[in-house]
Amino acid sequence: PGHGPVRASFLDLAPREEGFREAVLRGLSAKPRTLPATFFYDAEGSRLFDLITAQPEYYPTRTEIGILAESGAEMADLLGPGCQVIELGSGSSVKVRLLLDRLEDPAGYVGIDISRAHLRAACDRLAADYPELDVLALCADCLHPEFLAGIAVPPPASRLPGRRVVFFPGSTIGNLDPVEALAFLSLWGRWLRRAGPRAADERPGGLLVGVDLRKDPARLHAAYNDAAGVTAAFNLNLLARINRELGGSFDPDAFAHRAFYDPERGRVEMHLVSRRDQIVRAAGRSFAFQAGETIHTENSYKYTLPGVAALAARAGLRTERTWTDPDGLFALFWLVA
Ligand code: AVJ
Repeated sequence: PGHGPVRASFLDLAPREEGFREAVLRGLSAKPRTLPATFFYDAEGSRLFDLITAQPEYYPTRTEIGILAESGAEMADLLGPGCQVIELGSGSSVKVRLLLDRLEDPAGYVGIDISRAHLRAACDRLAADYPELDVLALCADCLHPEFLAGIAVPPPASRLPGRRVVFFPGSTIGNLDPVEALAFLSLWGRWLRRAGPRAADERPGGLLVGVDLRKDPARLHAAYNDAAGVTAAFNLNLLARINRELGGSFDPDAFAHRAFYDPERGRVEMHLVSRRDQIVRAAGRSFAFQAGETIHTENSYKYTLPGVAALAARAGLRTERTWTDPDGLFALFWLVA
């Protein structure tokens, strides 16, 4: 009562533009050419992704929200009072409200996202709506190898008491290949154990991870090829970002969005296909594309329930509970360190 506007505190660890420049030069010089999916999320990319989640074919977001609404109270009982929630890839921090509203006296919230402005606005809104909650916005690439190596693992988690819950929704873990996913879960498991219980009765921390499940390939195909073309715009925006930030000369009309499910690898791949032979400049270099050549822009791995439990076990995490929607499209796992 009486204090000024409540704002989230802010910590900026995100790789600066040179991170983007070097990733683009490295990725476009590789064969096959590739670009890291984290670079989708400039302001326009974040706006387009939010629009994707509203498309009828893109079931993951609304399905995960349904699970949180349906089972959030049970999750809150399991997690216990006074938790500190650390959300990876926090975006607009809408989903986490379903959890915060059900948790008993959550101690704090750290939102971690690569999209700086989007992150700060979302965390300021959260701080205003939850004045009792200590809110920190941390701009970082939670999938970046450095972050994975634990160099940039956030100090703030040691700031507050309470059981740590690393909330990693959206199946963003699917952007990692199986080796990276194992490293990621192992890192966070070690961090949770190292951060350790500070009070005698404090239970070990864990990860609440959202994972998209394997299903009818037609359903998966549609989710990445929505009729309205928003996913295509999201994919192509990466070229527009290179033009904006790295002086690129990409003609977005000269590349086509392509997304398909590879059942062998259990992943949806997104590519940008060169429609013709062309030479493009980016970051001071020239890149020659042949017609039909692609830039691989994203993988979205899909898992089975036992597949996640096996991956978690190899990462030293115990699968204490799993929640799925009635159609078995998506699942949330509570993995205890
Ligand atoms: C935010 C990475 C989970 O892989 O489904 C949506 C991103 N890409 N449509 C996903 C995405 C194309 C999304 N993740």
